[in-house]
Amino acid sequence: MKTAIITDSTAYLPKQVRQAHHIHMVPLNVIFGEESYQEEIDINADDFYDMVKEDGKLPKTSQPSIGIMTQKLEELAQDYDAVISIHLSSGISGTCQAMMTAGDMVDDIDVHVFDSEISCHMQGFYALEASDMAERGAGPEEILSRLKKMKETMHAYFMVDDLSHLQRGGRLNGAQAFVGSLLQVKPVLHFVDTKIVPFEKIRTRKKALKRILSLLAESVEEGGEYQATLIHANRPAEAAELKKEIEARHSNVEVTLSYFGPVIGTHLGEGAIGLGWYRQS
Ligand code: MYR
Repeated sequence: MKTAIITDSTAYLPKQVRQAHHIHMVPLNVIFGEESYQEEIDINADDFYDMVKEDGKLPKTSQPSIGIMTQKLEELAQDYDAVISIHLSSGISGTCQAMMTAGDMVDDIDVHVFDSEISCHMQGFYALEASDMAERGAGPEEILSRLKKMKETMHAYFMVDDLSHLQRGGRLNGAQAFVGSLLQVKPVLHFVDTKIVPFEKIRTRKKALKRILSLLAESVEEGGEYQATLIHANRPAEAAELKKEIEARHSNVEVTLSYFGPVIGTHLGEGAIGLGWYRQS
């Protein structure tokens, strides 16, 4: 049984990483006015943040087209028996549903859609693990069971500079408590049951970042080895500093630096920072 791994662009796995691990990618789109760009193909994170500043226009996003998905599945059906397709949370995008529809439309390949219930490099962690297992000859059931196990220890918390992006895109749930004070708070956010909800209401960026680091500490001080990822929206220096701080404090945590690319950056805005982790062993 040969199993291929697909993820979507919001895992923000660099091309050379995808190639080294044989991970296939379907892109989501970011739309400026009449112009639609496939992220990680036509537009990268640096260009995106420049365009937002220069244009002053507010972009929109869309899930990959069914056509792109069926094309990818037909291509993979030539060489593989099955596909595990790992996507951003079904509570924030229709991508999982679209891949299920595409899977029904293509014969000769068995398509399993895995809802990461999260996004960004945490989704990438699932894709990397799945591809390593597939390379070693594991079949879909074994891989899916490992991904479900990983989910039990997967955590992510993040903060944004300006909540209005999330609110405008309709991706913020349970934030009634913030109405009227949207611009004054820097809440720590997280995912619950596939959706983004506030975790704690915090007033300053510094305190929100400190709180996120303390949540990591609570988790990793239980023991074990952890993979973590520090994700930023055009704040590379700040993210690198935080990575150093985590590594100095926790010898059992390996930290990867990652970024919020165009699609997720549209909904979080520049300046967002996230931290995700899971227990590896
Ligand atoms: C679409 O148009 O289908 C894509 C919608 C993407 C919504 C993104 C919402 C923000 C996700 C934040 C993830 C933070 C992880 C630390």
